[in-house]
Amino acid sequence: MERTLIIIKPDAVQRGLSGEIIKRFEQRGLRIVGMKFMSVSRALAEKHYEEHVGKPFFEGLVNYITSSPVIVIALEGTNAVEAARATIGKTKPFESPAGTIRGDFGLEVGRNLVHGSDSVASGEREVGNFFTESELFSWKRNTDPWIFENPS
Ligand code: ABT
Ligand code: MG
Repeated sequence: MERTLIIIKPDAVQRGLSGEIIKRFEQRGLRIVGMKFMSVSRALAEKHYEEHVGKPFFEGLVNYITSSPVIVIALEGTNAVEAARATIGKTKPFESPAGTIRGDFGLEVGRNLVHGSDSVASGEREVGNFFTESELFSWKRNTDPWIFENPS
């Protein structure tokens, strides 16, 4: 099933919003297959944001994500990537509609609370960057048939 990487970023953890954010993905129906509390090293941050190397905001991006611990979550579900991005909101929090995480809790691009992979390929790559195979779980929930028409 499709996978996406979620990062509850330093600002969200510091503001005590971790539970609220996890709740929104859970209630959407996405299945947690990996989750951990960690510090992001500069090397890992640079790898995660490699598409932005050389851009003017790159240094600030790496400083932000490495500034304080984060919670990383691997989520699984049908259309997990797009569903999670819709739950998160737009890149610019001030343009995000109310009801999205960024629209309800954020204002600025550089304090956007949460990351979600932007394509199926990115989801695979990013989950692999943050989790080892033994940290990811293949499991089924008793509720899966009530959320997925074809659970797997
Ligand atoms: P991330 O989940 O952090 O990847 O955010 P999102 O996918 O919504 O936004 P993208 B386009 O991937 O940007 C990554 C981070 O870079 C910051 N940024 C981006 C700027 O500050 N200025 C810009 O012009 C652009 C394009 C915002 C994103 N996040 N943070 N933090
Ligand atoms: Mg992005």
